[in-house]
Amino acid sequence: MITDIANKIYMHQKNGLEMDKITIEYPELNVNNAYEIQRLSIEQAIKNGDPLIGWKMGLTSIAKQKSVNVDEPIYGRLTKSMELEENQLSMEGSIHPRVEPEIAFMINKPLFGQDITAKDVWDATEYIVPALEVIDSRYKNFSFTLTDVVADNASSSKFIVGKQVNSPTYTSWDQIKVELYKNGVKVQSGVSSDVLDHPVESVVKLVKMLSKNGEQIDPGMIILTGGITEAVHVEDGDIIEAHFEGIEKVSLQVKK
Ligand code: 0L1
Ligand code: MG
Repeated sequence: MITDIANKIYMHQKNGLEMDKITIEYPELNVNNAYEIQRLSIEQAIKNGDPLIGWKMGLTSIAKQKSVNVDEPIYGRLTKSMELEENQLSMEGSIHPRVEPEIAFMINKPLFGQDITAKDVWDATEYIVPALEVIDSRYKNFSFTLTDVVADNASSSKFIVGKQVNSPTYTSWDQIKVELYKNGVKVQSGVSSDVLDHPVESVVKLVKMLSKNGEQIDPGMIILTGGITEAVHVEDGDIIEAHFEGIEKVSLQVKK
């Protein structure tokens, strides 16, 4: 049953097709089952030539956790086809995309275990870069339970990172003010401490969650630490620009 659900979700992710929540047909599924479904569906992508290049944390703000009635973040897997090389998002293959600004860590040493500390993460950080994540739930109306969204790879769809990489010691990474503009109008603002008090704590939490499931962060993996603002709905023709104060602007143009 778990494998069949994973295969179905993979097909919907690959083809950008919406579906009913899996918990409608299988109400007995729990979050542990969902992480296994996530693992198996992304295994399909990897087998089809789309390698794992990183991990993402989701639901890292209290506001987002409340919206799905949980008090824990979730994680998802990032594969190569999710990374946009150009600042353009095609609506083809998208369902109802939303965009959010994040801080990303590039990791250069293995990170694992329950005893992980922020110092371990800093020691293993090659660089830090601002990013835009595109989330696009495969579920109708972007509506789901925790089990559904974990199985759907935490709504992962696409992401783009900035052009300028930064040393971990460049600035205080919990003090980055971000303003998000849609078609030139400011629609969201936030500060990076909204991500579990500090984006590095998001990586610590990720390592602990992964280790419970027998996983680890390998060198060369990129980590999206979580949305600094609410995600903004986008459609064809929209231009999104995130101003990461003192760092860089990252933009995305939405096309047919
Ligand atoms: O990246 C995120 O925080 C999204 C996590 C899943 C919840 C959602 O799709 O809003
Ligand atoms: Mg996100």
